[in-house]
Amino acid sequence: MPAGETIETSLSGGVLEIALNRPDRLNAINTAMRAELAAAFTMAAEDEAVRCILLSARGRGFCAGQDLGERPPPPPGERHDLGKALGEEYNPLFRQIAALPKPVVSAVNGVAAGAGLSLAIAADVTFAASDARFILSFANIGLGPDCGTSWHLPRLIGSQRAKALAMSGEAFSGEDAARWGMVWKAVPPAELQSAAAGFAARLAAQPPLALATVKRAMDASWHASLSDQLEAERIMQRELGHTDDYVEGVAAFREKRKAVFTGR
Ligand code: T3D
Repeated sequence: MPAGETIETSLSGGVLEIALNRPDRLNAINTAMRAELAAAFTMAAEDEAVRCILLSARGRGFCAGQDLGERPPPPPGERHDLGKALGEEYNPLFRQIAALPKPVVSAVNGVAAGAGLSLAIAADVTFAASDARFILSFANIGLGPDCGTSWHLPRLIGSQRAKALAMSGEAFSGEDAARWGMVWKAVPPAELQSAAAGFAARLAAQPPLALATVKRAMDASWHASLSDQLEAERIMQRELGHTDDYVEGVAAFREKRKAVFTGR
């Protein structure tokens, strides 16, 4: 695995763990981290040995969002062009995660603020420590939600909650996030890493093409009518029915043994 300046990666049992690693800055996202994350997700897409991605963080927090050290006061009469970093770096990264035909699991410890919260919920399945602290801190510094948060959040927790949290910048816990459906599970802080890693390992043993279909079908459903979605399901299921993994899955069931899926 390539050693990064801002992230650590390790591959084991089909799970590529990508750990944010700027603990002294609460893993705030700087230019180097955006580039390293993009490279890690590209590698995850291309390497057949990677069957699931676990996004975690070193230190006492998950991620404090954009590194504000990269946004010093502009000279008089000038302003930062935030659209540039979003257009050229953040948006491609978040599109890459959404398009990745492999499950992404995130494990949120401590604080997840701004784009850090966005990163946490861009995952397909998010685990949070019960005492994790989520903050839509964008408005606190005069910004609106970005990195897909204005798309994901109302779909996950409803428009009222999403707007109230985005407007107030009020912090909420991992427990709240689980109760509202923003994350899959809140777990005791000491169990976060093992719970998320165990789940990622479980997904890595599942049939890859079926999991890619789960992700594609459910994400596409937001824009489809029921009738269109039924047709999309028919086409996807026909493709999956032709795979070795479907033959293996049914055979294993009939032979009362554990299936071994190859992604073919
Ligand atoms: O700009 C663009 O490209 C547009 C994209 C925007 C996306 C965004 O993410 S906008 C939102 C940016 N993030 C924030 O506004 C969060 C700022 N941070 C905080 O509000 C607080 O630090 C936290 C609530 C996240 C955590 O509070 P706390 O009390 O647990 O920790 P702390 O003491 O504030 O922070 C610890 C250290 O991390 C501290 O450094 P120090 O004093 O020990 O040297 C602090 O400055 C540093 N830190 C925290 N957040 C950031 C940061 N350094 C750089 N950038 C940060 N975002």
